[in-house]
Amino acid sequence: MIEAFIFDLDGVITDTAYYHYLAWKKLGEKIGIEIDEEFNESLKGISRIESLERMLKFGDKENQFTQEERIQLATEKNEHYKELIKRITPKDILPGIIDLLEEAKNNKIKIGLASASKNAIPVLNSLGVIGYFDFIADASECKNSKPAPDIFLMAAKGLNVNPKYCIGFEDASAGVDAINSARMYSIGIGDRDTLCKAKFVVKSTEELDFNLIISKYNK
Ligand code: B16
Ligand code: MG
Repeated sequence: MIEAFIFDLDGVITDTAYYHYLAWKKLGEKIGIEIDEEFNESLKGISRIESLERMLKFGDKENQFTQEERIQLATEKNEHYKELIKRITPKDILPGIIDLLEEAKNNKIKIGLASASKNAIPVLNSLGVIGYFDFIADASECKNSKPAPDIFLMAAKGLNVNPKYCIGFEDASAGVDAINSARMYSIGIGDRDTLCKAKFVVKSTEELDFNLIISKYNK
């Protein structure tokens, strides 16, 4: 029987993925790397510093910055990102999410968060949904980032639920891999081809119907 829902944040509960994109794009302009939305797809679910490394590689600049400069660049991106997320209000919750959280609560299903973002708590606060969460895994305590299962396992442990009774929700291919490696049931939200390793894929959060999800899990 299903005991917990574990959510990714960016791209699942709200569309901060777009703000991450804007912040990386601005940093890219400063250091002469032009990124597009297609490249941005490969950064979804990936930690801040690793995203920077991928960007430097993408722009053929992987040998150009010292470790200290890299930390400075990642910090700069984060400062801009923090400015952008100040705009977030409860109106930015993606469609269908509140209904799903309510249904989970009504059915005594625990709710956890497994986001790679170190900004997860302020974002949940701005959205006004933090009260739904029984446990929020701390990305800064997580050694291996997605696609490693660590953050999902940390959430299951915090909820005191066996991973096999958890459903994980993700918009990123690295996140789906993390859920599968944690041996949870994976639900992908987005493009069917990108998320082909998920056990069940929906195009958008609007399609996250509680009964449908439970029936897929029980199959
Ligand atoms: P921060 P998720 C991830 O969040 C984002 O998808 C990814 O683009 C970002 O780089 C990462 O969080 C780290 O975020 O810089 O705020 O610590 O999708 O796992 O909720
Ligand atoms: Mg995400």
